[in-house]
Amino acid sequence: DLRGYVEAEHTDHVIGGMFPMHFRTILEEDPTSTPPMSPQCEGFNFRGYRWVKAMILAIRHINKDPDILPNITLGYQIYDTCYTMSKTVENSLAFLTGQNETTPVFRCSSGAPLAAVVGAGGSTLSIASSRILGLYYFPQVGYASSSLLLSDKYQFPTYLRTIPSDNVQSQGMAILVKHFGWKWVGTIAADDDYGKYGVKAFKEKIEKITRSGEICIAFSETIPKIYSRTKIQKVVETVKDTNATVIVVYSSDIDFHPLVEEFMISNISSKTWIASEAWVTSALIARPEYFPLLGGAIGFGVRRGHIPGLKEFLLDIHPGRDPNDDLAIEFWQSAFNCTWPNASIPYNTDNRKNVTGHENRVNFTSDHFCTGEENLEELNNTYLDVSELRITYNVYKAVYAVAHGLHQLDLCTEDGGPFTGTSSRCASIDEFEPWQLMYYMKNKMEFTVLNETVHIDEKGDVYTPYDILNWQMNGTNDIAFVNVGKFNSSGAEDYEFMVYNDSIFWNNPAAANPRSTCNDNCQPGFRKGIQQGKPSCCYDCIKCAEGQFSNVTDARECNPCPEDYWSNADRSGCLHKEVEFLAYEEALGTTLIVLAVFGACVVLSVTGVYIKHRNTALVKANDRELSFLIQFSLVITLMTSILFIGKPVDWSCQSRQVSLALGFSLCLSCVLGKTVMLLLTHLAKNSKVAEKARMVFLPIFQKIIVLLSVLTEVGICTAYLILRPPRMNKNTQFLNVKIIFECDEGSIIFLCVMFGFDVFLAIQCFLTAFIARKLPNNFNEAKFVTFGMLVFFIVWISFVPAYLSTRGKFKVAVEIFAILASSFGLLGCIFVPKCYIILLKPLRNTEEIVHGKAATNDK
Ligand code: TCR
Repeated sequence: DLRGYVEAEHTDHVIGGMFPMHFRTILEEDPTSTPPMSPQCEGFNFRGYRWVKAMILAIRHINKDPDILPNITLGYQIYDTCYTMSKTVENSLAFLTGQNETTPVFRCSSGAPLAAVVGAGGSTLSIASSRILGLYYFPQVGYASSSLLLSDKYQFPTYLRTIPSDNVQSQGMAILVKHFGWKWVGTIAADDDYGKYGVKAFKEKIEKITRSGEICIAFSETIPKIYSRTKIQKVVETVKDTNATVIVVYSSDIDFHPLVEEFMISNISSKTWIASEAWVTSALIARPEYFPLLGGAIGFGVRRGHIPGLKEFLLDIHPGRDPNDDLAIEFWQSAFNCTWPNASIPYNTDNRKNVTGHENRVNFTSDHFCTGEENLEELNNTYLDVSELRITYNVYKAVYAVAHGLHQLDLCTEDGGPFTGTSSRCASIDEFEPWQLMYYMKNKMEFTVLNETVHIDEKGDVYTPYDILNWQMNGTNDIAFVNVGKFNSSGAEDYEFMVYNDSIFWNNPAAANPRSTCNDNCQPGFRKGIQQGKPSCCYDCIKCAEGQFSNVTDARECNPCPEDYWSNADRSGCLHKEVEFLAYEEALGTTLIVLAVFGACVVLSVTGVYIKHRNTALVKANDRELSFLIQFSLVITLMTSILFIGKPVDWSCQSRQVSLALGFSLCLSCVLGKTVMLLLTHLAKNSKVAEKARMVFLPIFQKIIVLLSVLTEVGICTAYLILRPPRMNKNTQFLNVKIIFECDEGSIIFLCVMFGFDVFLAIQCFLTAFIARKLPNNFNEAKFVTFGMLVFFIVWISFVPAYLSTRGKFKVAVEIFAILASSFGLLGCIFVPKCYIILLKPLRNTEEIVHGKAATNDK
């Protein structure tokens, strides 16, 4: 049985209403033996009752107001939806049929014609009723149904509302999440058209306002519509396990409440809740005992309004006044925890199974009776709380919208009337079709109520700004909804968003904006790496490769360092590459220079000795000039090694090998000149002709050998320098961290030819010296030359593998070593024994001994 709430006096028009005056219907077992009955309701909803009162008050105000519908008295018929679908559908049909008939008469039970219906609270209910009412094109104005679906005028052609669509709220939430830099957000939705479509819109908006993948959804849970503890516990587990600290809850307070109870049992805290409009200011949820869990919640509230006279009107209620006013009696019983004498209304029943683990309370009677003397003004109850009139204010506006439509219809004058195809161009206020009223509701919906201009667009939507509310504890241990910002948008791209960060209370130990990310950010030096099968907000941090760097947190990619730069150890930046060459300053370089200079000094002192003793037999023997030339060339080769040290430049690259080759060719050709002479001297001993030839030609012959050899080498060098000269080369390939300054030899072939010629000379020296070594001439000069050449070969043969297997500055060092070693070898073998005799054994420095005659004498 339906218990409508009807205005008793005479009325011209009735506005229907559907409100959740109870939280639920009592679930009965399937009746088979008894006729089916409309389910009973339980759980008195004070807030819903306040909405009912607001509707009644609005109608009273309109009836009194001479400016609107002056000669018409409006009435109302209000049904209780009990927040369930079946009841709402039943109510809608009752409106259409005038109680029990199946064909619509658009009259209410009193027989008065019905103009429009206000309501059905939740979206699912409005959708259900609107599908029926829409069939007959019957106007309906919602006050709390905000689902996006209801904007679809193909499906709900006659649905209007005074609450903005959730499209706007979801956009606001997405902007809020982005504003606070949260990257990892969970969602919980009521399992209805409000929650599911709200969360869907939220996800879409997130995608739209952030670059792809910047903000991700950690989990999406739904709260069951029909109470089920196991399903709720599953949601609790998810919230417990997640590392997301920000959770969006799109649900009405009634659906959310059992989940909150369950959260309280499992002691969840330090989460930041984003509240949808339906629970953010709900007295059911905003209880101080829930503050540890939900404190600091941030939510969106629709525009608040003040309705004059509402408080007095709310207080004007007494169960004794009308014994048939069941709702007043039930209100009284629930408000004061007492039983009204002789009332048929049961007190505070709860037929749900297993709610929050408490005992079931069925048909419980309070242990004391109501006296009727209870003081309403001392009642601390959401019914009397007129400080946050948001939905209540929407109800008031909805009623005004209907009245305004009727008024417009009444104002119609025959020539200005919109209707065609009917007998009159106007509809009569006494006798009109629902679609005719709908015309005015759709097209002329702009009116002023309580100083606010309300505009309902052709989709039936309104756009009113949202307040951003934050749950804080006020001094009196009550929860205050502190206004911390504003959001105004028409759902499109342009919007107005403002939050006062400083006035927000954060419910976490740090009392600060929580970080909500799937994992820690990647530090500079790392880049994000995709985790297979995980949302893009969960990623690994991968160290940048060598030579690459990233200098921001959460870099998507590592950038390569610019040329001549290389990444530092932690890859957060680039450093100039180390430059490598054998520098003068470093120990190795200095040592080599000292050795070279020392060698040169030794050579010069030998020269000094030779000059001083230039007329002695030993110096004079076998061409003095050649000896000086050898000394000169040794100085050149020794000093050449200095060209190898220091940062190479083009000229030093070009001069170093050439001067080395020239130095050696001079030296070796001179040595060759000497050994050839020794050989010839020996041959000459056996024939007089040869002796003569030797005396005449040999000195010149020696010089010709030297000249030819040096000229050949000069030719090779010139060609080398002109055709393929060596160049300085910045080698960055070999070592990533270093730039090696080296010489690019230009042409290896030229290089080989150049030194090959030196080798050729050396081999000749060695052969001639070797043949002449046994000859007793010149104080065993040939023997020493043989030694010197052996040293020379050994040094340069071992040089080749050593040179090829080193890199960078050591390559240069190896070459210098070889130069020094071979020069010292020649110096030591050719000149030191002679100096020894000149300086320490001057007695042996005689013609006879020098020319081997001593040996003959000895015989
Ligand atoms: N839209 C919700 C129902 C709802 C509600 C509320 C219920 C809203 N605001 C306040 C109770 C109290 C917003 C829906 O289902 O569309």
